[in-house]
Amino acid sequence: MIDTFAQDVLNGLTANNKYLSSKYFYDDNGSRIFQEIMNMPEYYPTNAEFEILSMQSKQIIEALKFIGPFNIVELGAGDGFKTFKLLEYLVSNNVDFHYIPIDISQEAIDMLSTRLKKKLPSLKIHPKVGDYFKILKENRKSDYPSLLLFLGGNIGNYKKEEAIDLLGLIHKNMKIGDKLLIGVDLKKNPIIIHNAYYDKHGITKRFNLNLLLRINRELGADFKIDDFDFYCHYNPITGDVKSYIISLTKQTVYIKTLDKHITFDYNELIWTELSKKYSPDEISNLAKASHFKPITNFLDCKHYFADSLWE
Ligand code: AVJ
Repeated sequence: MIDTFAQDVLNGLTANNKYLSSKYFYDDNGSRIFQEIMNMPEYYPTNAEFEILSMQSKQIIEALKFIGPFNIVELGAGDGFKTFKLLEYLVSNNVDFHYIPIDISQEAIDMLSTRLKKKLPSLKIHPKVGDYFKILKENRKSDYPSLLLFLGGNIGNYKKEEAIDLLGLIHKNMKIGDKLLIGVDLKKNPIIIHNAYYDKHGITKRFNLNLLLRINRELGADFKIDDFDFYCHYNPITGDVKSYIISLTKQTVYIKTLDKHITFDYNELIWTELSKKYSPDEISNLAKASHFKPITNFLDCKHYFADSLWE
């Protein structure tokens, strides 16, 4: 039996235009490299969203118009660094709420819970590991309204139709009165975006090439990393950042688990990631297309990033 990773790698590398999904970037090494990306000064989304949640927690909570206790359900809580500002605001104002962080990584959730219990001892936290939709379905039965958090701009990794499908699924698992706060990266001066993804330190390159190392390790392949490079390109009209791995020679790679030889032409590309940027109008359209009603956008002072509130 071959697992989904193996199957997806096979599909992607035998396609006419080769591709691999960015969701496979995040093995332990990849997650560490992503932390490095978030710490680069050029990678503005981290600071922008941190600023929004640091400066505008009060406005965000007021816009919910919740009366009485509520839940905050976070999809993909990760290390919870940004959410901390929101939680801190609520705890210090004695607001009655339960925090339900969800992640697929047990390790990430354990670290998050330990840190939060130390820093905010009175926080009511119910960490969950597993499938978002199963947990959302459970939460739908709660007597209290919920604020769902989908932060960090992960929605940018999805093409338009995929994003609408995913958001529609989230919508289906919410009840009337629930709200969604979703992080969306905004269109801006293309040079700023270019520098955030085509970084001069080569960290994003390492992040992409790590996917080949992962295939070597998990599927017994023999990719020679030095024979591949990285390229990415921002199209300010469509808002798409597209990332690619380039084969620097004509070469053949063997993948043992798949018992498959893959040939690469000189300069052949593997498409690895889409990081889509939106205008405020496009955010509203995305909300409506997935059955939400946009309420308001919370922006950082440079207008680089939006936390958009929908119901
Ligand atoms: C985690 C999907 C928000 O697209 O900006 C960072 C991942 N890729 N640099 C993004 C990423 C290259 C990131 N997201």
